[in-house]
Parts: sequence; structure tokens; C-alpha cells
Amino acid sequence: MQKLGYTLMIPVAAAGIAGCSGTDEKPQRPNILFIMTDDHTTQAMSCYGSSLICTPNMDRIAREGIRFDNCYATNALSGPSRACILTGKFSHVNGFTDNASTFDADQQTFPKLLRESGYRTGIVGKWHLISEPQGFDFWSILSGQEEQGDYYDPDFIENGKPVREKGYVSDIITDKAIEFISSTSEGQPFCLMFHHKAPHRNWMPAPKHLGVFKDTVFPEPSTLFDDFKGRGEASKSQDMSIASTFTEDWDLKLMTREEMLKDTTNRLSKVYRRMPPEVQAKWDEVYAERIAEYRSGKLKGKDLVRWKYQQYMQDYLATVLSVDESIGRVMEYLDSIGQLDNTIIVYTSDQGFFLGEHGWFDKRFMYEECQRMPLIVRYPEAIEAGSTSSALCMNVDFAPTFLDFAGVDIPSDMQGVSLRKVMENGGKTPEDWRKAVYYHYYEYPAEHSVKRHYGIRTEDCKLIHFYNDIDQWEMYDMKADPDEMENVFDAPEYAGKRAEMMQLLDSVLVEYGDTDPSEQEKVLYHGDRRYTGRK
Ligand code: SGN
Ligand code: CA
Repeated sequence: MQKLGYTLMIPVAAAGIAGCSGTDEKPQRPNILFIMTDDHTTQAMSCYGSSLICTPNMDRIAREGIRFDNCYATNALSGPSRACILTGKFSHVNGFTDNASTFDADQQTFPKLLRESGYRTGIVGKWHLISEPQGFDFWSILSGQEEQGDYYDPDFIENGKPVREKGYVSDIITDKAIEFISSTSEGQPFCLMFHHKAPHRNWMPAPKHLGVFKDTVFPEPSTLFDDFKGRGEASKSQDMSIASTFTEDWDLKLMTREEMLKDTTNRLSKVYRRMPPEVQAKWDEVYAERIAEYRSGKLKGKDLVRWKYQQYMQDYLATVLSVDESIGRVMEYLDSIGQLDNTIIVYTSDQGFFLGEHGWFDKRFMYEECQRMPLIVRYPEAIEAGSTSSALCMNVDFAPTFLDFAGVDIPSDMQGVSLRKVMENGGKTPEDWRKAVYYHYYEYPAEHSVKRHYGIRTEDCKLIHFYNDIDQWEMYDMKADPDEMENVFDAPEYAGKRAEMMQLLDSVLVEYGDTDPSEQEKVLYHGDRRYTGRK
């Protein structure tokens, strides 16, 4: 396929490119390949300096494009983050505040706007927004397990019809992505939301990656045994610790074949039974050693926590390998059809994740490991290879960015800001850029017991207010204390900074229209899938 000159400054209409010549030739608009995983975090990407794993294909995107070091989720949970990305609006505006919400799919989204302007749009993989996708020419979304989907032989709903696929979820979603791209007519730009399930809990590796890290000893985070001294109630009362929340079956996979076949109602047993016999055989072999070690009774106290952390890393990181390989496959395919450099390739995750920091797994908190999202983008037409950016970005910025690159007007009610200027300027933060990113988490009381909170993060400081059945403030000096171990909210030497941050928070709340965020009667919680008012 011939690539035509893409003019950065002039918005253009979609145009056929086959056989184009002469003066009315219109440059083709870029394709948008939005790759998003579920719960992948920067600590597990070598381009962000990880010492846990090597991710060569992700690294290639960063090396040939830009790496954002300060991109943040506005509500670090799957459904809410996805709704923010689609709409360019915060949770309190798009209405999807927690994972039990139902997305109002009638509202404006960036894929709808791109489609109206001539793009072919698609989504494959995790959707997690309950209502049927709108604005896509093709959709094939995971179903089952409340829309989390399965790692083996996953079920999908494809353009409204149920389909059961055979194989490993990352491979199947990749096949669907390639099929979507290859079925797009020459000359029509596409926007594909390519959403992996991996590395979401319960971290089941692909057959070829089972046991790959069996003999690896992973470095432990320095805060694995955090005692939460100097922090408030919210850190202490969560239920997401490797030491005590991790389950023997679902998380650690400590069940023999015989046990799984006998206990047919067990969740691990159910997903095990989705695997073909040869994969079950490999699974049995790999996990037998782990089961024997655990049942020897020798692991106690801190050694047991350390051991659980190692098993967690073995499984989580093995699922990341399947994602990295998937990216390699799709990039190779784009190259083979001459569309690699004409495609804005974005890699991100719905939020970050704790890999043992503070002794935790999962996310939800407005702490760095999970508030921060990976964001790397390759588009050589506009982005200088090897750029990095420390500009404060949010997931609500993605929608306006894509519209901007596609030459579509950005609706004034979108709350995010296009990152195009940052990308085109080698990652430099523009002078008039925002001073803080906003965060608001609502899913409480619920799984993992993370209290409701909201706050802001600036370049050097973070302010958080936990509310609902608690009223506690936390403030962290991000330069002196990047691991967020010392709450300085009441420290006299930070009084000036605290006043400055409180004032900035007030103005951010007004700017984004989330006034009175802790007034409980105004905050929706959809624990039983309908508005229940005060909890
Ligand atoms: C499941 C997981 C949780 C996880 C949520 C939300 N439990 O409920 O650990 O926090 O998903 O994740 S599990 O027992 O089913 O594995 S999210 O990424 O979709 O928001
Ligand atoms: Ca997620």
C-alpha cells in the first residue's frame, strides 16, 4: 500500500488512496491502534526501567516514539477508566463511577465521532461496560465472569451474537485485531480499540509460557513489609494484601488435578476445565512443584509472604509476555501492509497495579503504582523517536488527542486536553499546561475494601481526602518520598505547601465540576447495579 504525505497542520477528510494522483489528491489520515491491557503496570515494562521483565515490543514503541512518565488514571478501576477514555470526561460526568455501573452508551464517545468522520471503527477484547457497544463497525467483546472473560477458550459477543473461541485469550484477541485491520478497505483510515484481558487476576499464563519463570527469583519491592506507620486508616483497612487476601486456589493455584476434578464448583476448577487435555497436562506438571513446596509446611511468616510474592510474579509476568508478543505480531502485520508508519500506535493499561509494593496486589488507591498508567505512543510522522515526557496527563486526554490527530473538532464538553502538542514538541510540557491531575475513586464498600477518596497530584506533591465512613487527609512529598510512606498533611514544616495544595484542589474541583465530592448523598454507588443513594 502506498503511503501519502500526511499534513500535520491541516485537518483533512478521509480519502481513498488507491491510484491517487494529481492535484485533488488528499493525504490519508492516520490509523489509530489503541492497545490497552488490563492491570499492566509500568513496574513490569522494561522501557520504564523494570528489573522484573523484558518487554521488547513495548520497548520498541517507546524507543521509536514517546514515553509518558506522568500519565494518570482518574479512577483506577477498569470500567470507570474505560468510560473516561471513551468519553474524555470524568466519572462523575460520564456516570460510570464504579464497576457495577452500566455505561450510558447513548452518550458521545470518540469512536462515534471518528466513525461519523469516515473512520472504520472496531473494538476487540475487554469492554466491561455492561451495555452494548455503540459507535463501532465491528465489535467482539469478552463475555462471562461479569465481562472479565476467560483466559482459556473465552466466550465473546461479536456484533451482538455469542461466540465461543478455542485457544488462549491474548492470541484470540490478536487474531481478531489483525482480521479487523486486514478487512478494512484500502484508503479508509481505521481506529481499533485492541483491549487485552491479560494481565488481570487470576493471572493464567498461555500454554507456551506456563512455568517460564519457575527458576527466576524476582527482586522484592522495598515496601513489601510495610507496616503503614505514618499513614491513615484507609491503608490499614484495605483487603488486598499478598499476605492475607491472596487465596490458595484462585490466586496461588494450589489445587491438584484430582482436587479440581472433584470440586466442580470451585472457580479455579471451572477455568481449569476450559483447557484442552494437553494444556491441563502441562499445567499439572508446572503447578505440582508449587503445591508440593507449599504443602511441605516449611514456609512460615515472612518467608511465606516472600514465597507468595514470587509465585504471584511468576504468573503475572508470564501473562505479560503474551501481551508483548501480541504487540510484536500486530506491528509486524502493519509493516507487511505498509501501514506501520501511518498508524498512531498507543500502548496503555486501564490503570497501574501493585506488584507487592506496600505488601499489596490490585489497584484502586490514588498511590503511584496504580494511579499511574503506562503510556507509550509511536507515530513517526509527528513524534520524534526516543522522546520522553513528564507532562501531567490523564486518561480523559486520550479522546481529544485522537480527534485532534484525525482532524475532527474536539467537542467543548470533553474535559481532557489533546496531547498532540506535547507529542509534536518532543515531549516538552507546554507553558500553559495544567498544574495538577484529578482523581476520584467511588467503589466502597466493595471487594478489596478501599475507601472512597479524591485528590490531586502535582509535579511534586499529592493530596488525598478519604471520605464516606472516614474523614482523613493524606499528603505526600513526591520528591522526598516517592514510595508514599510518610503522610505529611499535619507536619508543621509542610503547612505552606498544604495550604497551597488545598487551594489548588478547590480550583480543580470547580474546573471539573466535581464540587462537594465527599457529600455522600450526591455520590452514586452502584453496588447492586442501581442507584442506592447513601451507603
Ligand atoms: C475482579 C477481581 C478483583 C478486581 C476486580 C476489578 N476479583 O473482581 O481482584 O479488583 O475484578 O478489576 S476476582 O476474584 O474475580 O479475580 S478491574 O480491573 O476489572 O477493575
Ligand atoms: Ca483493570
